[in-house]
Amino acid sequence: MKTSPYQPDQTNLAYSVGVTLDRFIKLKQSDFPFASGELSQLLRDIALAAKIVNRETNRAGLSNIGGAFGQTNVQGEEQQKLDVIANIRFMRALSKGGEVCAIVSEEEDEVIDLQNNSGKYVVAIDPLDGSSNIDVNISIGTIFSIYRRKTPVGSPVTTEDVMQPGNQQVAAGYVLYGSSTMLVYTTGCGTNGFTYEASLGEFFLSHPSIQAPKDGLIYSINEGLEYEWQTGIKNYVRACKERKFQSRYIGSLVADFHRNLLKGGIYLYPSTLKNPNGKLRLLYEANALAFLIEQAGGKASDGGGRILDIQPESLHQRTPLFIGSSAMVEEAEQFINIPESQI
Ligand code: P6P
Repeated sequence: MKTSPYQPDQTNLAYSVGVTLDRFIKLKQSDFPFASGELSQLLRDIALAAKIVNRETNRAGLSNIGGAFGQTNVQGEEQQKLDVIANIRFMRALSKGGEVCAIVSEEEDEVIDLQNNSGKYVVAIDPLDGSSNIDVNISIGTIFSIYRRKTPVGSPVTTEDVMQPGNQQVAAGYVLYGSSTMLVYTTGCGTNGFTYEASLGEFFLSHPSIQAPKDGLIYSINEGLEYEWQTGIKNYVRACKERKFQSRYIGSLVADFHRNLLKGGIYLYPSTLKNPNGKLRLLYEANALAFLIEQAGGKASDGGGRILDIQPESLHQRTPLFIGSSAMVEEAEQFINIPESQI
């Protein structure tokens, strides 16, 4: 009797392209011997919210939900209508699921305590990063980090649960609302990418076990801020140009990160006069991408050390971010750390 030519490779079924996200989560749950399914359900809750935000994003131009909301967030940034919609959608999904006790969101001044002390997990999220690009149809993204709470389940949420370094993440990921919509996430066992098929309402495994190229020829930085950079950054960018590297800067972090993850490259957002500690936020932007890139063999640094080792001191704390191919990040760190006296 011949075996079916259509039977996926059973030994590696989880990584068979075309496996749905739900099936992948279920198959990979066995990686966590004590898993009781809450984290798996939480990932499904996030994926559901992503499908809804994807639909809203795709319709923005037709349903009068593009443009500014008319308020600013805690960052002092003008909120777009879709920022507010995405925040509401993810808040609802994370609240209803029952697995989460607290949420840190770019769009919320304070920690959202869900009054669900039985929830094991804390989520830090940027519901819609790069939203100023919505009206000009440039890719935007959702970025999320998941932590296990530090205080006992059943007790009230405290700062200790929320202000954890990135090396304590149990999962992290992003959704890229681009030419196709993708969800890329890690639970510490590699980085895997799923592409959304809207007609079926499913994410399908399309990029199993992503490995970032160790080196690359693409650098991503806002060159309009050159006069605000420290000398080491100026010298590094000049060295990229001398080697005829490609400059690619979309101005949407998730899109720039995703390209560099797949093709090799480095994204740099150094300290500037306007943002002396960098522009990007540690808890709900840098930490998630740092976890993902390290799981894919890359690096993420603040110029002086590993992003994931930074102990947060405030909710909306910013950090310089140098992230991507390991060899490129290491070289950039060398330029950054040359003493000014030796330059
Ligand atoms: P700049 C979008 O506002 C964002 O947070 C990231 O998505 C993006 O990479 C960065 O800021 C762009 O900042 O200062 O270059 O416009």
